[in-house]
Amino acid sequence: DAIGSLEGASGGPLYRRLETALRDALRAEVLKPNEALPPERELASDLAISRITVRKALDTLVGEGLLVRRQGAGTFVAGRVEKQFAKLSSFTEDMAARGRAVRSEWLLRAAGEVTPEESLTLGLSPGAPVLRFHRVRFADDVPMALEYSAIAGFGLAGPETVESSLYAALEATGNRPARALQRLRAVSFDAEQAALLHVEPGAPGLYIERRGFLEDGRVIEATRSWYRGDAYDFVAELNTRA
Ligand code: 16G
Repeated sequence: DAIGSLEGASGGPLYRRLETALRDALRAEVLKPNEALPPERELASDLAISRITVRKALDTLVGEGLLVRRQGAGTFVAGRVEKQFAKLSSFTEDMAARGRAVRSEWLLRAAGEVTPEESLTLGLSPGAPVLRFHRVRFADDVPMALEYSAIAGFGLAGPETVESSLYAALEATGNRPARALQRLRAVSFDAEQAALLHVEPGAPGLYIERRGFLEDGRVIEATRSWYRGDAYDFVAELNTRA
C-alpha cells in the first residue's frame, strides 16, 4: 500500500520505477525507519511484476544503505543511528551495542613521519613517527563513515597491530585516549567520498575532528571522520551548569 502502484511512476524499466517509488516512500517516511517491507513475493504479486524485478530494485537500495536485509527476517527500512556526541566511544563499540556487524575497508594503514600539520595537532616534534589509518567503516555491510586517523608513533608497536578496532589496539598498549576534544561541522560529500560511502555526490555529511588525550595530557589521536548525514543523529545531554 505504501508503494501503491507503479502507474504514476515515470517511465524507464520497471525495476527503476519501483526503485523511484520506494525512494519517494522513504523520503516521505510513508515507509518508516526500522519498518519491515512486505515479502518480495507479495510485492511482486501486488504490483503485478516479477520477483526478479522486485529483487533488483531492492538490491540497489540495500547497496545504498537505505534498506537492510536481515537473514531469515526480510527487508527493513534502515534506522538512523543515535550516537552520543559527548561519549568517548569507538565505532566498533557503538555498533556492537546495536548488534551490528563491523568491518573496515582499509585505504591506508602505514607508518610515516609527521607532516607539519600533524606535528601541530599531535604536539610532536618534526620528524617524529606517526601511524596513519584511513578506512571506510561498515555496519552490516553498509558504509557508514570515512575515517582518517593519525596516531602518535609511541602509541602502538606498528600499523599492523590494528586489525579492526583502533581503540582496542590502543587499549592493549595502555594508550587509549582518556579524554578528547571534538568539533562537528556540516559538509556535502565530494565525488570521491560519495563513491566510497555509496551516496550521491553532494549528499549531506557530518565532518568530525577528534583529538584524543592520554591521562598525562599528551595527544595520542587526531582523527578526521565523515559520517553519513542520512544515517546518524548525534545526541547529547545538556545542563545549565556547563
Ligand atoms: C570513532 C571516533 C574516532 C575513533 C574511532 C575508533 C567519532 C566521531 N570518532 O569513530 O575518533 O578513532 O571511533 O574506532 O566518534 P575503532 O576502535 O572501532 O577503530
